[in-house]
Amino acid sequence: MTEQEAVEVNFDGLVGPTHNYAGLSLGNQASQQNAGGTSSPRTAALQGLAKMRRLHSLGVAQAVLPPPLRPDPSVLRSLGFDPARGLTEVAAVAPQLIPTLMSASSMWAANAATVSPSADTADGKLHLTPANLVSTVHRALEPNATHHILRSIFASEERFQVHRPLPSAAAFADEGAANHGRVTNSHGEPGIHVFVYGREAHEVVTDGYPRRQSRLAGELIAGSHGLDPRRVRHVRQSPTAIDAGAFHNDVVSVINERVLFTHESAFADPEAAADLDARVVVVKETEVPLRDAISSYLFNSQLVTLPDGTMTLVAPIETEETNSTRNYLAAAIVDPANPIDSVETMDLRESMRNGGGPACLRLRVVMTGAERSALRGRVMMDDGMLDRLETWVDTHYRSELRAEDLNDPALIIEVADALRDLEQLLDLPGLYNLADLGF
Ligand code: SUG
Repeated sequence: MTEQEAVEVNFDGLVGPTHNYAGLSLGNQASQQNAGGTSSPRTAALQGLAKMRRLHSLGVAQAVLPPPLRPDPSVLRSLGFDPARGLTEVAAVAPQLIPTLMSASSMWAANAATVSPSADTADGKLHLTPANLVSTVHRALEPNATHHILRSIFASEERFQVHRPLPSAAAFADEGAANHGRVTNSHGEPGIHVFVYGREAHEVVTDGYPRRQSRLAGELIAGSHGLDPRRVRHVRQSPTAIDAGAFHNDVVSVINERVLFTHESAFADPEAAADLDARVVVVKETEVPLRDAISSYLFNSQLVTLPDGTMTLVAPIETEETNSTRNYLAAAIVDPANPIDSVETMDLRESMRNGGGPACLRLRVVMTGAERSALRGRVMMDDGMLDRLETWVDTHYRSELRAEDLNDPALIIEVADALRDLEQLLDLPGLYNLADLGF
């Protein structure tokens, strides 16, 4: 790859050691249905690493985003608790907050930020805005730590602009790249940015599931990234899709380069994609019912271009276990009119039980060679680093975690030990503020 040549780098969220099922996300059916279940942080993290290894072996540039510290000392302090006392004061005053404070939800890196490649921005820098995630309480605690992690990695001010998250108010509700796509001939060329929203800034929706994204958020981000307004679209998500459980647009559609792969119920206006100059593949309700699309996460697959120019769909194993999606994909790969050339299925059940499929776990960042060289830390994956991360998970992660374990003082010590080692492994010294937790 030359200095100028841009490729899509998939930054996957490394699953944190507190991955659990707390049922925190209204409107996310998997999260609700698995509330109170026993999780396996170790299996979850290994499943995520196996996906990264598969992508890397297919020749797709793969990177990692480290998890934030849990509990977050600055969040504890802002709630009036002394971080050095761990969860002791929380347990006495507001024990119901413990799952919220210990959530590993930042693993779904598609919600970490909205990203604009340097080919599209007025100042020629790569722009990132961490999502404020105000629509759910546990996720609203992520943005400051995400901002710090992104600043630590995308540290070069000459190449990157990491913005502050939008203010934490419903009018600015932002869920990041999960509601954003980019249509382009090839990743390195300028693209058309598609911002998908669920409601207007001040619209009050009293029935149905929460609309997590405001139109205003997309407008503000497009402006601050210096995108050409002629190359920006704001498209409304269909309320039907949201109320059926598509809490993010990436549950019902995915864009890769020129291809938009979408369910017919994804957008409020069926003609929404008409002026995108995209190759639109619409899956009809008669082929895959919306219910099956949401339970199998067919559209939450990663659609990626391989080095040989073919497109593969990295799909969750649930698409093989659902009749309509299995039949659809079997027909798609032999249909010359369908751009999906092959399918790679992955077992990501631990994440899927919280409503996070392959596409939720990754943040796409189109980067030139020079930008990639400017990244801080050893975040780009190769087989050696993936081996080391697997060993790290085996060393530090529990194989089982129940709701009551979240308040086990030993868990915080394990998290601190794990993250102290991770800083070294990724060569990001000082990433975590362990001293504030008394370590
Ligand atoms: O925000 N689940 C996440 C899943 C995010 C999926 N991301 C994308 N579609 N891009 C959410 O609802 C569940 C946590 C719990 O219930 O313990 C959770 O946060």
